[in-house]
Amino acid sequence: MKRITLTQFLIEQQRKAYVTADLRLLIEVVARAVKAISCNVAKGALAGVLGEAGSSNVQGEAQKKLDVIANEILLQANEWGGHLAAMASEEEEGIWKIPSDYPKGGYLLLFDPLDGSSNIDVNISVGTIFSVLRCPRNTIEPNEASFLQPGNTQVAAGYALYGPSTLLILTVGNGVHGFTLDREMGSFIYTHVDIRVPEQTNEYAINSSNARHWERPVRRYVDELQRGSLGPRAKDYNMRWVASMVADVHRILTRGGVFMYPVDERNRSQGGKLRLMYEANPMAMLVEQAGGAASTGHGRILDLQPERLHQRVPVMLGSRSEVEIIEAYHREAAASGG
Ligand code: AHM
Ligand code: MG
Repeated sequence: MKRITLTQFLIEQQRKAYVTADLRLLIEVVARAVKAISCNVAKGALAGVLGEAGSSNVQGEAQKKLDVIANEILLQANEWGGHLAAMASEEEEGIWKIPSDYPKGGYLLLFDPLDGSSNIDVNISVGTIFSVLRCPRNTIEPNEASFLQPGNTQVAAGYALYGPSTLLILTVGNGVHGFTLDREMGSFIYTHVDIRVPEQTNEYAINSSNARHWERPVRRYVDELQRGSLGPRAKDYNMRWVASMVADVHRILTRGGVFMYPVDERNRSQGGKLRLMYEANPMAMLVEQAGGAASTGHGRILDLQPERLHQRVPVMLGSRSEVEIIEAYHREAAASGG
């Protein structure tokens, strides 16, 4: 079988005008950083990368050693190539400016370097999530405001899943495509062509230990699924929760279903748990490009106007018809006063 590499795939996307030469290079550099992160994740205890870093990030979360390593790999790989105006990371409070000795380009890169980091020490899948925006025209020195663009302006989004194999899942606005890392060759090979979210599903993903904190529409929706063949859905469902959004979303892209991290009593003051700009937006673009839907429960995630770099949002994404039911339950709850 003819093997198509990520490089060849991207050159063909460039010929069809889905990516510019600069965006193609940017994605190649992200892919190179992902390979380096994958090596570190795979070595685990042998490389001494497990455990706490002894520091915390801007969100007040304890950083794992691999959070710090993955963040440094991405920042260093991307700062010198000349295609970026600035970067932003879950692990950095402010934006990351391109050092003055390197040329600047027209794109902004945002990432969660190591998502699902509570899984690192137990050897369960983790990932990297990234989003690419255009730097607003005539920007001389990008600042935080340059990044505050709705997700519907993303020019590319993707994630790497460090599982039994390392996968890179990518959209440049022309469907969703997946590449598997061939470790011997050191290249990503095109293995998942035009991924579509299956519409029929019997799976859902939510951290049920938070059930007592959920709002009424989420409780109603999950309760109906849990009543299975005896309830209004007249069918039995399975629940899956990896606690790594990348792994959970990848399962949804493969087998359908719905992923929810709702706003609840504990995270209400922060707006939710997951971050809009480098978790929810890129995943929403991927899911929509694969024919699914992504909502806060009240509307499309990609239409939100961000107010802060590290803003959090409720996230409900996956098979379109399921997301529509969840939105309908939110509308009905709002109409009846909560
Ligand atoms: P992180 O970016 O700090 O790793 O947090 C995000 C992760 C998601 O990957 C996952 O869906 C969620 O947090 C799990 O949360 P919980 O531990 O509350 O189930
Ligand atoms: Mg994360």
